[in-house]
Amino acid sequence: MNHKEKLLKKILEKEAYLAVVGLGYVGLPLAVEMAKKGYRVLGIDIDESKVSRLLQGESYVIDVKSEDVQDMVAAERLTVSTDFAGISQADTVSICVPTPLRKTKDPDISYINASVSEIKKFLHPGMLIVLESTTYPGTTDELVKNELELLGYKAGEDLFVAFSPERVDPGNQIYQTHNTPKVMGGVTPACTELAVAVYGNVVSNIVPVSSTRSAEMVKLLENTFRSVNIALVNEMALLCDRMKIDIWEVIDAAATKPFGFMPFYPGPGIGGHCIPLDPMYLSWKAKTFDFYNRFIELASDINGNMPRFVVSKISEVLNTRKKCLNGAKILLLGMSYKKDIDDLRESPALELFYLLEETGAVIDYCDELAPSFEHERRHGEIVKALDLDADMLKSYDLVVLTTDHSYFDYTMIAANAGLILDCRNGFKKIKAEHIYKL
Ligand code: SAJ
Repeated sequence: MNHKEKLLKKILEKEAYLAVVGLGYVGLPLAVEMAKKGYRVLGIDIDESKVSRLLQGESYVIDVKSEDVQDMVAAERLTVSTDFAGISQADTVSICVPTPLRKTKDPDISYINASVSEIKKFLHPGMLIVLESTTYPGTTDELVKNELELLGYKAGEDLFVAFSPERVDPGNQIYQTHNTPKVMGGVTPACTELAVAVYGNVVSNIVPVSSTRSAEMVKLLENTFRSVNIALVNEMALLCDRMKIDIWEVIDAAATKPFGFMPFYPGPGIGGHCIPLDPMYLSWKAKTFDFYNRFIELASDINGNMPRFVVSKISEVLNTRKKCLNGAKILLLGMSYKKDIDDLRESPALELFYLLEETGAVIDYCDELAPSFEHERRHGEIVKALDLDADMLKSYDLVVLTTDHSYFDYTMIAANAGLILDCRNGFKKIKAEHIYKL
């Protein structure tokens, strides 16, 4: 049997030993799902604290239950380590490491490069390497395939390489790793076949495509689609604000169209590790083809300016009570980047917090899911969330809903806050003079 046939047999008989590099919100659900589907799995992360929490049976990812981690570790189906050496025994490696942006909005692929450098040390003939990190078209060919072939391997013969975009929607109760269709594109048909075989035993619906670049572009189209449509509705919100039209009513009514429309909603900006960043990977790569992605740049500009629009809206609302921003006591409800999750990355609420501080306003916040954060401009200072109750609400000049967590008691808040600016239509069921909306 050749390498491909040998690996295919191990995969189909669930004898293959699967490694996952990067145990964050993408890698940990994948590793646990692979183990639950009967594979032996090696989870690797360079963060010692993640590894020790997992060894103690604790999940730090909102979509992964601690009892699943405990069960898989106890059954010795999931081994976790900071050491890459175990890859020498592995048959496949899925790379699920971050792909952030540098300050200059250029892609930071250092985590991919670091992972590939470690994998190189333990690579052996017949392995399948699948990159999952969101990145620009060409990354898998250039930074994984080409790099590993420098060791003398030949992709499609004694080395197999593919790209499969992660599609994790943190906090989504319906679509999780096992039931979200998974796109898969290999360097060669044999690479695609092997990647489809292993993931096909873990995820219910696999979508093979013709190449790694196609698979990389699928993800960027998905997320650019979201960024551009969110920017469209944010710009419509600015126009409706000026025309004194209720944008939320307009969207809800437009959403009754049973075809050809998909609702997006305005907000204080966009956060998370994907939508604000991924499209910039594409526009960066496009420029090397002398192509300027105007939609991506425009969407980034509109979405990026929403926190400043909210500051101007706050000033306008305070003005109705003859208050100015400087010295005003303002309470932000919700600090994470979207409802019902605990992630603060790129959160627009955080940016609004800092912008309001610059005006001289006195800012507090409430968020049970994000109880504290390190102040990014006063190194080491920890900002703590306050407990929300009726009395404390009365002491603020303005309460701003920045993240519409389900746990907020909107009726109690509306009854006790003197003035509210709702950036998420969380108070949609409550009509009151003192509640203003974007
Ligand atoms: N947002 C709006 N208006 C909207 C939708 C979202 O302002 O109509 C804001 C959210 O509040 C958030 C940001 O945009 O701050 C991103 O929202 P998101 O729902 O796209 O959240 P993510 O980044 O956690 O997850 C997305 C996935 N979301 C959905 O498909 C619903 C999906 O695009 C990707 O699987 C994932 O990013 C990823 O990892 O790429």
